[in-house]
Amino acid sequence: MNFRFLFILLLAVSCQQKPKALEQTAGHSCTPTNSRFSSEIDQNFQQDPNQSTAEMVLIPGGTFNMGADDARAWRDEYPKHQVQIDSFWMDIHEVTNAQFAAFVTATNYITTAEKAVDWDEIKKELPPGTPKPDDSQLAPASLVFVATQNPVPLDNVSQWWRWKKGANWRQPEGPGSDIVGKENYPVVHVSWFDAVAYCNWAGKRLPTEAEWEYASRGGLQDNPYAWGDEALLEGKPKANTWEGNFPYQNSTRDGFYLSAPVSTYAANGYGLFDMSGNVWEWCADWYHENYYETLASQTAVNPKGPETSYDSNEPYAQKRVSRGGSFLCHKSYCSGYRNSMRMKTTPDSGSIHTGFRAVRDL
Ligand SMILES: [Ca+2]
Ligand SMILES: [Ca+2]
Repeated sequence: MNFRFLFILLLAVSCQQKPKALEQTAGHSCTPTNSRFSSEIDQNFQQDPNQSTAEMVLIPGGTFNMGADDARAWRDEYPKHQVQIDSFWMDIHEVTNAQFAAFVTATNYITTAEKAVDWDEIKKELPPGTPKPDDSQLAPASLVFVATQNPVPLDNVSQWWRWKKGANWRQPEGPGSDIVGKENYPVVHVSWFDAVAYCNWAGKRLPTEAEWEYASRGGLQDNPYAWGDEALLEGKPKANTWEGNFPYQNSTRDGFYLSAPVSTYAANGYGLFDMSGNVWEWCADWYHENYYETLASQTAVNPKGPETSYDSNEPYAQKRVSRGGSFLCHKSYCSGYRNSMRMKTTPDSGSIHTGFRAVRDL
């Protein structure tokens, strides 16, 4: 068996289902899961002694309507429900390569993508009896995007995702690539475990999914986008997404084919940059496709997500939430740049379009 088989087993859902249709899958995945092993979080890193809130902004507490804003929402964005959030500090931009490098320099931290895959762990995320792939397929690697030459059906993500050996945060496109001159770009190829480890070191934490959506709305109510209601492609570029025809032709009207330097586009109402687009951002919560239903009849106060994960598309995989979409998001596919769009990936997954930002309690 080659890794392609394993990869396909791990693929996220078909993307052709119509939002809201009853037969539709619960949610939508834009990144294949590439589970490799569970990681223990090292809690012993030295934290930022200054507890600095530099490059953070205070998000004032309040109440908002969380979830689906319009007919583009996937089933897992329903029902829209009321949530109360306490004030918190949030990074104004995605964690950059320079920030992550400072963490690695201080701690000698090794990211998930820089380690070999542990088959004994990854197989827990797969249907029982899945055969072990060749050892060569378990070498350190991560997922990189490769555009197709021509239009392709959007129901098979393996057409534009490659499991690339040597791809990691230092070499985002694999061996031969680097981040020289990209200190102000968002770090990518970080797993949820890597993001949590960084947060621990920095004396911060990942936002809850509710905090993230509340912050993304920027003080507006029921707005589809971080900037408000204006359609993505109207007016001046507002976020780094995929413009043109996915996944083979990108007009780069927004100026960037892959990721962009953080804070390239206008901030939202709270002063946060790139909540829509650029790179997906890990949240603290487990993903459960029916979680919102459990909150429907009350005002949820600082919800922290479900106790367990469930995605009917991949019932053996335990997934965490990520939010905000990326430079690969396109209306034909997932419109992940919407405020309410939910993504789910196993916490040991990383890719060229996934990063994070951190928050801090008052
Ligand atoms: Ca772009
Ligand atoms: Ca983002």
